[in-house]
Amino acid sequence: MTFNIKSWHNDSLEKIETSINNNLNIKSECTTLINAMRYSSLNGGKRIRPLFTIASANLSQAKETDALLIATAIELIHCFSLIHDDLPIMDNDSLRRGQPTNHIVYGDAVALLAGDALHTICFELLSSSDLQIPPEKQIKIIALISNAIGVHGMVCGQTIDWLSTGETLKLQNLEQMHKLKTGALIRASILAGYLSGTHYSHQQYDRLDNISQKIGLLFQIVDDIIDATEDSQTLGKTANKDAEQNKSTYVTLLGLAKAQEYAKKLHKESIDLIANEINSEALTYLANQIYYRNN
Ligand code: GRG
Repeated sequence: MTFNIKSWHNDSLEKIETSINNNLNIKSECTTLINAMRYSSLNGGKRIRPLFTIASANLSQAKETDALLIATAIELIHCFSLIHDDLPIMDNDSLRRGQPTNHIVYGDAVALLAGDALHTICFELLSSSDLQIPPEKQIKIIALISNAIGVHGMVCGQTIDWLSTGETLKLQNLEQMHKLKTGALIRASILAGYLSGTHYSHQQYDRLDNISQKIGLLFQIVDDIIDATEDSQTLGKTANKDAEQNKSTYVTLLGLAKAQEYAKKLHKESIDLIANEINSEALTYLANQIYYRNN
């Protein structure tokens, strides 16, 4: 039987949506809080991180339910970061995934709290007994993800981004910032999925680590390119925001043509490395999705 990648994509997307919906179907006194959490989590994201988790879980033959739970936790963290990123005190954006941002609908305070609550749900899911993997693996996955989003990852990257707005960064510093802000969670998405399976080797983990770092960087370069070349309707968020806010990007530092060349090189390197792995069609497909996307 041949692997149909389009069916895999649609099928996985449907499972991710259902899982997010079920896990946010929470009985609570705080109806407004739950509504705000659902508003920014069930609103049509590309779900690239959870798809990566499911794809890499295929490599180590993880149980589908385990991969899906980890994938859901990671997407909820991502949704949390988007709510906080859009707040007036951060990027101050009013459009996300083609709709008004969380604070526009619910106000700054509830948006902040909805983000906080999505953050904790991630760890409720990851530590739950529904995850049927050995406890030492479960702890490893929790450590990997906390490491990726905190002071060694996303929050640090966001802080550097914030503090350097208006300055021209050196390319090396820009790369480091994006490695932390965007790359770390993408890396964790790929590695956590792989860790959840039983057919695991340290060598393959290291190879995937290398691939995931290239993919994280590729994601960000393409993000900078489309921010400068696509309109707000296509992007589903405010276009040309980086230039307006006087932020250094791959496009402002290298120029559009060189940034495109860099993305092309990283894409090829990623695809070539993924091709060496067995059962990796879905990873190749997702690397292509990242490279060829326009939103
Ligand atoms: C989450 C611990 C934690 C802290 C918050 C605000 C913040 C600290 C970090 C911001 C990180 C951030 C928003 C990075 C940008 C990443 C990025 C390019 C997002 C867009 O991702 P896509 O294209 O979006 O996958 P969709 O809408 O498809 O999900």
